[in-house]
This record gives sequence, structure tokens and C-alpha cells, in this order.
Amino acid sequence: MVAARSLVARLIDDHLVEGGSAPGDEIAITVDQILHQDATGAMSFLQFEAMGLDRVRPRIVVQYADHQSLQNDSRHADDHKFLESACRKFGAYYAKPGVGICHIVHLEQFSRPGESILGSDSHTPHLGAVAMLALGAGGMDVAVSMGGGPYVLSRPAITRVELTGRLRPWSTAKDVILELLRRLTVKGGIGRAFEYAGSGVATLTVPERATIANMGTELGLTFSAFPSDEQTRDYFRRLGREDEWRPLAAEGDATYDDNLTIDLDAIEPLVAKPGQPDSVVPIGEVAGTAIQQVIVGSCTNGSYHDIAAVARIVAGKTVHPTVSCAIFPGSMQTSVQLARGPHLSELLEAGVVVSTPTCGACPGYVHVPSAGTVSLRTFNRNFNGRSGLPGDRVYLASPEIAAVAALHGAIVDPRALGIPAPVVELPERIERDRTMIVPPDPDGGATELWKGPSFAPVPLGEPFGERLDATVTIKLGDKISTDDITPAGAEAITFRTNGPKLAEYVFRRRDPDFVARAKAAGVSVIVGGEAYGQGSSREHAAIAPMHLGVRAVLVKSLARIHRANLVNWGILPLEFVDPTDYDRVEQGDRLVADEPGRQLAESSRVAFVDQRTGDTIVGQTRLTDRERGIVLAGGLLAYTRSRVL
Ligand code: MIC
Ligand code: SF4
Repeated sequence: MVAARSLVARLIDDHLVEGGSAPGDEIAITVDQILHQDATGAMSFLQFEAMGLDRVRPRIVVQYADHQSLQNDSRHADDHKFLESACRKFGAYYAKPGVGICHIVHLEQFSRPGESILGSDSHTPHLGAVAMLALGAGGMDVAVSMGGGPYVLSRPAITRVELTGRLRPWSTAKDVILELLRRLTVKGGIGRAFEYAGSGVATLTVPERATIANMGTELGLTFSAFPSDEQTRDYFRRLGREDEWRPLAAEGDATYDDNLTIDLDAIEPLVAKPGQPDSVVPIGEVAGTAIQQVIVGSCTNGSYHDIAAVARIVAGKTVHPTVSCAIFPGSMQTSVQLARGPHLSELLEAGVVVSTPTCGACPGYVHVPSAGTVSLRTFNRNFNGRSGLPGDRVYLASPEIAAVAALHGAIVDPRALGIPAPVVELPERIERDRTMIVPPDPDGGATELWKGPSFAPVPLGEPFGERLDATVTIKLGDKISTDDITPAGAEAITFRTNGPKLAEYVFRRRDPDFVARAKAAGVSVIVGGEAYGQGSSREHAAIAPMHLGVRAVLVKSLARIHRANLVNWGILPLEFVDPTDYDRVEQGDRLVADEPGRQLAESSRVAFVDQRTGDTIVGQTRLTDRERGIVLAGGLLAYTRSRVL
């Protein structure tokens, strides 16, 4: 008898090219759709060109100009001009600046239950809200899949998250995911997929589900999936795409690797304190904290549903005199919808700055707070310095809590004030406007690729030799994000198509002397703690260190996408076999390993001798033969080239 399958298992099976059936086994899946954002897509298209590929193969490939939309440096506009030419040449959709944030626009325009999507952005699991197999990846992996290659990943263990009950007034989808972060932390989801089930699921609309699926990334999850049910159908009906809807759920009696229960009735408004999205506390613990800036938006909470809730709360009132409040609608469609009803004027009349749809303040491009400002944002991340201000203080909460704070100049529990919670209905009809989305040009093959003056050639890594003699150029603690490695923010993003320039920013916010030290060392190793490389999918957090001679990271645990990016760029992704070895290594130590390639092939381990203490420090990594070949060759491009030669 064939065992009943979970929704996650069905999604994987339906796309499986090859691979094992146990959690942790390598699997290869077919990719139906691809999304790119501008800050990662440009490098990915340059790699696509460098691989000699000519046309994109998946049914739908969309390049969004969503991060650098405001073009506050001519090099951002250069990236867009390049991307426009690349989309024409290679046969992709090009979504112009102002169209909105990739995940939200893609949900509205292209999502389809049961299909797979790979995105060069870590929040691509957003699309799991409508039962898509939705995965984030580094640009190199996405380039390979644009060429028709399968996407290779570890099969996740599957957790069934049972939702019971119904959210009470002022408790929101954001609080559901914050509650999961409070319980499980940013490493709680590594190696897992969450499948939401139970009677509570039917009470959540698709945008609410998207908030939860999106921010599963902060748990370290491979992806999340909600069933495609009557709520999903209703959403597709409103979008005018009911013909693209199909039901999809777990088979009866499906089994799971483990289970979790969330009682929606018991969820309270929660707030993440500055520094990490898992520093979550009940709102009562931070009530009274004075706030000077409130920002609503991002892929997590920039839907019409979110912004209309804010408009309802501020309508007829005024933003507090000491607060600056801005809103970034998630899509142009959301803006149109707000403008059609009373909400746009409600927001403007209350003193809210209504921006163009873009990521905006989320990765620190605009509305950078002044020193000492306390900011409350509806985003998914508040890693130190991500707002653009070193030493910033950024709290995360739902749009509803943000709106109340904007009116009061402080974090306030609205339940204590007896304010009625807003009730938001999705518009009956959400017009599908593709005005800003340029469709693929069937005759575009001869297009000349336009490259900006600051573009550097696609980098190529070096193969490993017989001996790895590397200096520990930095020793870091737990939860180091890719923002720590290569900062978000308006300045560094200017160099996403120029690896050597970007390398000058590595660890700048943590340790401004790192770059000089790494250059002086020549070959180096980074030592870190748990959940190293969490956060963004940017492969630049591997490319830039590679330019500085980093050949290995040796940490307690690694985030999934960053690990894959390290392999793709020829950096050994090692985890301590004995985590207490972490305490025995110091910055400045020289770690020497003989024949790392042979060691890896024999035992999936690399033993280093610390030249200061004489101790043997062992790192491990489970690599397939192919991955081992790639990393030892100096990365995927170098590997492919060496095989061709
Ligand atoms: C982010 O939220 O950090 C980003 C910017 O969207 C990144 C992608 C990037 O670094 O360009 C992500 O989440 O993958
Ligand atoms: Fe954009 Fe922020 Fe979402 Fe990243 S997390 S895609 S920067 S809105």
C-alpha cells in the first residue's frame, strides 16, 4: 500500500528529478517558474551569459526591479538598463521599477498552486501561501535553472503545524510567525519545511498566509506550504484568475517527521526587540517605549490587507508630532487599489508618507533613521545596522500595532485602550494590471547586452591545492547574518555587479579592519557560531569573501542558502564536529590541513592543526560527489570550465 503523503511531500514528488526519500538526502527538482530581484538578478544574468546559455527555459521567468527602484545612484539605473536588455535577449519578463516587491507582485500576477518556483531572494517561500513549492537560492543556482537545469537541495524534514481556533482582534498573521520565532529561534527551522494544517487554516486569507510563509525564512526553514483551498480559490477569483486555481492538500492520514500546534485564539500581539527577529516578547513587555519612526511595508507586510488596516486605524487622526511615518505598498496593484477606495486619502490626510511600491527602507536604502532614533517596522528582519544606521534600534511588529504606535509616539497595546480593531475585506475584484511588466520578446535573441561602466567580469574561483594553510581572520559569535558579511544598504548595493569593489565592505559593520587583515593574510578562514549566514540569499556574501582569499568557514551551524552559495564559489562550508573546539580557536591562529580534497572524499571531514596550540580541529560537511568537485575546483563556474577544457 502506498503511504499517504503530506502536501510538502506531494509538491516535492511532483517535481522530483532524482534523489533520496529521507530528510537530508540530496534531491533535484524541476523548476516551473523563476523570479529575480534586481540586486541579485543582475549577477545571475551575467553568469547565465558567462555559461554560454541563450534563452531561459522555465515557463515563466520574471525579473523585478524592486530593490533599487528609487535609483538613488546611477549604478542602480545601470543595473536596470542591463536587466532590461538581458530580459529581452534571453526571453524573460521585465517588471519595471515601481511595479512593487517581487514576492507580492508574483503572488498577484503569476502564482499557481502546485507549481515550483525558484527565486534569487530568500523570501521566495512567500509563494508557499498558495501551495507552490517555493524556494530561495543564490544567483548561480538560479542561473543554472534558467538554463533548464534542476535545482538541487537537501530534502527537508516535514513539520505539520496544526492551527486551531481563530485570531482575536488585534492579533494578526504577523504575530503567528513571531510566536513561532519566539518558540523556535532563527535556527529552529534549519533543514525543515513547515506544512500548515488544521481548522485554523481556513480562517486565514491568502495575504495573511503569505505573511507567515514569507517570514518562515527567518526561522531558517527551507520553505513553508499552505494547502490550496476555498480561501485560495476565493483569492484567485478576486484576481480574475480562478481558472489557474486548483485544490491541493495533504492526502488523508499523511505522516510527518514532527508536529507543532498553534492555538490562534491564544496568540497575542507580539514585538521583536532590536537586533534579531527572534527576540520576541508580548507587547506588554515593551509597551511605553517611545518611537520616533514607524514604517509599514516589505514583502512580509506590504499587502493591500496590511495597508488598508493601517488606513482604517489612522483615518481621521494625525500621526504623532514626533513620529515620522512612511508606507511602502507591496505592489503597484495595491497602490491602485488604495487609490480607488478611501484609503489613500485617509493615509495622506493623517500625515503618512505614501511611497512608491518598493523594498525601500527594509534593506536600509531610504528612511535611514538618525542616530538614537527608535524605529518600529513591519518588516521581517531587524539585524543590527540593517536600517542603514550603525547601532540602530529597530522593533518589528504587525501593521496594526505600527499604526497605533504612529498615532501615540510609543508602543501601545491597543487592547488596553479599548480601541476597536480594524476589519479589512479584500477588494471584490483585484484588477490584474500588467502595464509595468514587459512580456518576453520572442525576437529578442539578437539584442546587445548593455553593461554599466562599473560592471566587473564574472569572478572565477581558484582550485584547492595539496595543503590549506589559512589564518583565522575573524572569530564571530552566533546568528551572523549575510547583512553582517556583505551589508545591505544603499551604498554596498551599488556594487552588486562588481565583486572586487563589494569585497571592500565585507564585515565592515562588525570589524572595519577585517578587509585589511584578510588581504594581509592572503588565505583565510572565518570562524563563527550557530546559524552562520542566516538571512538574505545574496551569493555576494560568498563572492566578496572569495575575492579576499577566504577558503573556508568553520562554524557551529550554517544556514541552507548560504551554505550552497559557499560551495558555488569555492569556499568550504564546514561545521565543527565538536562544537567546543570553537572555544579553542582564536582570531589570528593559523589552521593547516593536508590534502583537504582527499580528506573530504574519504570522510566528509577536514582536520586542521592549529599552529598556535598544536590542537587538531575537525570540521565536517556532507557534500555529494558533485558538490565536492565544485567546491574543490573553486566554484561552479571554475568546475564547469575545467570540465569543458
Ligand atoms: C533582503 O531582504 O535582505 C534581500 C535584500 O531581499 C535579500 C536579497 C539581497 O541581498 O539582494 C534576500 O532576502 O535574499
Ligand atoms: Fe525586499 Fe525586504 Fe522583502 Fe528583502 S525582505 S525582498 S529587502 S522587502
